[in-house]
Amino acid sequence: MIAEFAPNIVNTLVAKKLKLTQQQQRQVSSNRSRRIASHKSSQDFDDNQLGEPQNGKVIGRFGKHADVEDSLGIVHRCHMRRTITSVVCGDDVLFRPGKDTNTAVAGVIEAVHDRKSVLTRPDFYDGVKPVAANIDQIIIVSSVIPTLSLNIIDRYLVASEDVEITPVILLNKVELLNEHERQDVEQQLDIYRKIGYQIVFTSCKTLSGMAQLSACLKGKTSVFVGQSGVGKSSLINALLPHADEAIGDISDNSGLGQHTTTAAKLLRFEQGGELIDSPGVREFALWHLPVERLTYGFREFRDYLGGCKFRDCKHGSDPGCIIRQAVEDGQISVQRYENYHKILANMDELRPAHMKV
Ligand SMILES: Nc1nc2c(ncn2[C@@H]2O[C@H](COP(=O)(O)OP(=O)(O)OP(=O)(O)O)[C@@H](O)[C@H]2O)c(=O)[nH]1
Ligand SMILES: [Mg+2]
Ligand SMILES: [Zn+2]
Repeated sequence: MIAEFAPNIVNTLVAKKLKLTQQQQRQVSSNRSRRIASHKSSQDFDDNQLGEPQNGKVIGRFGKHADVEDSLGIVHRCHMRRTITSVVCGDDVLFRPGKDTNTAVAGVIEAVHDRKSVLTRPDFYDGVKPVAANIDQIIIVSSVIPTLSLNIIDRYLVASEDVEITPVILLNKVELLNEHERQDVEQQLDIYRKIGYQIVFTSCKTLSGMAQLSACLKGKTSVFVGQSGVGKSSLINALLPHADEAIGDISDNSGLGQHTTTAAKLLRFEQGGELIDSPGVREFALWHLPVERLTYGFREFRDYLGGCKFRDCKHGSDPGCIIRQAVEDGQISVQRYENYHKILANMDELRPAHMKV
């Protein structure tokens, strides 16, 4: 009997299935994925195999796993509960270590504590993504080759100001400059000193500036950001020889690096302080920011905000623009003002069509 009826049942189902709207089909497929995921996760974590919950810090992040350091300095490779939306280097977490230490990924992160600060980066597909948490300062690493780009520094500064984490400008490979070039670079960077940013000059070859850098990092959690090849990992090795970070070659064609560092990592200094090297912050787009945040990110503009004749002033050729006036009066650097407009023009070009601000 059943065999006789079965084809009919199947037919009815097929006929019904054909009538599902696209929205219904999406719902069915999303329910199915959720059911499979929950089934999998209940198999993945056997609570009997997990120790007592304790606090730890995320010091490594790659793929579906995170390395969590406990209060004794022991590192536990962990999975994450499905309810956790994001875990990044620097996160303070509640985790349960695995009892079986022979398993490669033994523990489970149960919860992420509130973040004191979070550095984010816009992602083409996912919108804004966190890349490092609980940071005190962002070290913007630049190098003198291929050329010193103030526009890139300005973009990193805006991103730092947006997340309200103190930036420090670091210029590496300075041994490649002759006396005259050094003076020229000092002069260009003076703009930043005048508006209150700290500047550090370093060389991983001669180790000049390393003492100043160490002092700047002491007792704080910092993150290195900057283009590939500027020497972030080389600086870490100079500061922490046991870190043994991979160093990349510079491509002969572009003078840029080849994206050597691939996973985020938190390193500790003996004298106190932590440093995060992250591949996620080598490129910083700003298209996710509303224009007002970009303007706010130019810290020397802030005193003038609200003073323009028109409320929707674009600070270009608009009549009664007090920011342009400040540039003409020498209160704001021409270079910074021009970079502001370059970034503004670029933001619309780079923004993916599906991401509206
Ligand atoms: N001349 C000179 N070269 C340096 C200095 N610091 C680093 N380099 C070189 O720059 C190249 C790139 O260095 P990395 O430390 O791998 O650069 P990175 O910023 O970590 O690059 P990614 O991991 O790709 O983001 C290597 O060939 C280093 O030897 C320096 O102070 N002077
Ligand atoms: Mg690197
Ligand atoms: Zn204006």
